[in-house]
Amino acid sequence: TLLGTRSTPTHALAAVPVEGPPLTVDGFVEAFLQELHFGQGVQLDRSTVNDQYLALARTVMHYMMAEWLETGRRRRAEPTKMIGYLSAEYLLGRQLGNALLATELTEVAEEGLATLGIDLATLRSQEIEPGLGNGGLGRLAACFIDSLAVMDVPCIAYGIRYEYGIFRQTFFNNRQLEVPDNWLRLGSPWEFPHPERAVQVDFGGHTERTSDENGREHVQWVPSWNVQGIPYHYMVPGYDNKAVNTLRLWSAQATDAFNLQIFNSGDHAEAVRSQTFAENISKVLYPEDSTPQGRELRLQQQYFFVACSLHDYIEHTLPADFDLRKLPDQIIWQLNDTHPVIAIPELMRILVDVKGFEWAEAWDITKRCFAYTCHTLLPEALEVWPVDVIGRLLPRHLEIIFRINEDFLIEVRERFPGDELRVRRMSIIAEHPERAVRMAYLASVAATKINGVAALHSELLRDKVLPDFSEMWPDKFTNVTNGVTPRRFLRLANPKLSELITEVLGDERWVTDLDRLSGLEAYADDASFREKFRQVKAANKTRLFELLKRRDGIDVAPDNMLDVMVKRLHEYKRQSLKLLHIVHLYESVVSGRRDISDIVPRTFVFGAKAAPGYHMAKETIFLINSVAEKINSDSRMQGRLAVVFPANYNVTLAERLIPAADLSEQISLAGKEASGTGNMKFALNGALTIGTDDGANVEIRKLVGDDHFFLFGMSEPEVAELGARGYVPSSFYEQNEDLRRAVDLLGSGEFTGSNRDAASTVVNDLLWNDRFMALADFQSYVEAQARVDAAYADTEAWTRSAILNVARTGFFSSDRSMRDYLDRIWLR
Ligand code: B1H
Repeated sequence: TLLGTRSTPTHALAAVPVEGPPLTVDGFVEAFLQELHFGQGVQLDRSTVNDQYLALARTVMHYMMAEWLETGRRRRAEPTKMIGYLSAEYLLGRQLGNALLATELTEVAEEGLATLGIDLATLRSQEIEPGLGNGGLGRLAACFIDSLAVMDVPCIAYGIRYEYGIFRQTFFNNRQLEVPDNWLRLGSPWEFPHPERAVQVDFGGHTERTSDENGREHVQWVPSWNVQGIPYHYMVPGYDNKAVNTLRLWSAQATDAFNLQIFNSGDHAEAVRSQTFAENISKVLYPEDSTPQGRELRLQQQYFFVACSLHDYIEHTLPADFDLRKLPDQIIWQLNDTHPVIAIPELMRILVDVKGFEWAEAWDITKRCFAYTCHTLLPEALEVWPVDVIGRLLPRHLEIIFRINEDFLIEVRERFPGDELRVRRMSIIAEHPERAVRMAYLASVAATKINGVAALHSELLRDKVLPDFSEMWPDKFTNVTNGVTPRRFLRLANPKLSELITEVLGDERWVTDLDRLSGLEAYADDASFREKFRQVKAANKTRLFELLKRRDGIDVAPDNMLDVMVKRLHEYKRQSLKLLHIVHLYESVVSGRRDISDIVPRTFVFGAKAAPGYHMAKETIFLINSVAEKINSDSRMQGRLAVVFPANYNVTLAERLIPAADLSEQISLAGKEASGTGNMKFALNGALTIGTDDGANVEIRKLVGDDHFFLFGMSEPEVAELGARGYVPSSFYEQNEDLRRAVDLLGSGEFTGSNRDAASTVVNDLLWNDRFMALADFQSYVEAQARVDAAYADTEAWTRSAILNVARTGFFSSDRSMRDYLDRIWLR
């Protein structure tokens, strides 16, 4: 505490508002050289690209800093309810471009650096993106905090500063290899560590009970070990509004006590080992998307960042004399999936054990402080922690969870007398296959609101995943359809389209008011506008192909339709269905049943990481690469059919790929993709979607209209019905000749150097299991792809559809999502 004590200023200048450097080219150049000289300790003629990048980042931060300090001052002067966003993942993407945009310094920086002979684009490409997330869920968190800053809504986003983010993917012999993502190795200019604000986090041990003179029981947790959380602050700038919010990421460190004791005992090696043990907590992001593995270290991560965050808010952000009964008026903790749900018993522990509240009052406060977002429908994705794991790591929290459950089950019995089956179904504690805490149930019991992430998903969540809970508390359930930030995914990623939009709409207000894109509707019928729109798409393709050439040595035919499927590799997303379609096209040509000239020339692009332990996903990557190798080297296919799979799909690559795409593949089995957010990014950048009636596809199709969307496949009720009837994939194989030929060719070893075994994992699963019914949707998919071909052949009509996709998808701005959260959840 002494370290964290604030000083009392005496100098007159101390109270003067902070100003950034002047917003002129000269002012910028001067600030940049200052940073290079006094920050990096190097002169321009001796500086490396990395020196220049770091100096540039620090320079831009000076401009943001003044606004950050002012935002903090303004918020403290008029405290309003704040959002505490709790997320184990933030997939931020590169920071520099966004920071320049937010501070309106892009041109100034470009010009200023040019006078020094430095190319801004070169410095931008020097940045290693912080990949502190797996996929959609982590990227969503990043979009949300961007929008909250743009809307000047007070928010502190809390998370973990993983030393290693999502692994870097490489391919060797067509197989995925994972390389550690040492994203901090060249320095990390965007963060500020505050070691003096460290928080101690306890683990293990046991609990003790004592009674006071009034006979009231007090519980004391006697932990057996602890670590410190060091906060690292990141600025989250708004756009054109001088607001800057905070992202606070926690890094784990050994506590001094922990070290010293062992060190003093003379065992230096042991002291270092204990340090390593503590620091392991924030060492690496778990690379599982949708399927948590239930490892103890992961629970340590979850409790670690949540305990740091609650402590930070209650002890450091709230005024010292704050009356905690008013906590729900000051903060709402938004739980990004179940990963931070341990925050619920943690707040109870703080209120009851530390602050001396009665249980009932503490529960009443806690229930109003949390809201829960569910991001999945897959049963295996719902986190469950074995009771003995929680008991060992967090014995007091386990007791609190049991008590919450006891009280809750009493409520259930009162509401539904005699219905013991229901009581067992709803219990937060599962009894089989082992005693375990169902985190989604704990969240549902405590939260003021529970939301799904797209209309269909929220419906299924209510009716199929948590039906007992929605029957008990119908008003708790709501929907907020996901969104994406138009700053990063349109304005920054697609500068040419942005310019065209601004040109016809007359100004840039669309960047923060995306519904204004509807103003483009009228231009869909304007032939000269369509021509300009096509030129933008063509330029974006060229830009992408140059990158792929440089980055991966891949050559792409410039004129093909660009058909893109980028997302995590997962069976439910059905990359294998896409692959079957490709093999089907190839087979129909090489067998002579179809002439290559009947197929609209296409380049299929895949981008996907597989969780390192997910065998089927890795085999699918191997097969895609094998098929690509064969097709790309077949002279009959030259320039007409190509498959490219650049390694290491990430936010940076997405920003180049999406603006270049013609066709967006969103082909999950209906009822499995909670929302999808890539689907929104593609539509906003003028790609047409081929997709199932799943997740947010449903809403995209409704908005853009059936004529501008290629729908295929079973609907969710049809999927449920087929499942109930008993799905036999081989019967589809037997009844469909095209499918049979494609599956046979894939299984024949044709693509895997005559090695049948190499393809058998995927092929056998499709034939004999096919949990996500790819074979059942194959015919419908192939037909929809034929409609795509026909539509693409009519260039003018296709362009018109693409423009209407842009014009009609302003709804998918994450600004709108944030407004919905405010209206339906946070300010209720
Ligand atoms: C989504 C996850 C997820 N849903 C577990 N669930 C994880 C689950 O590390 N883990 O253990 C990590 C991530 N991610 C995605 O969220 C959905 O699949 C998408 O449909 C959705 O668009 C996205 C954002 O809501």
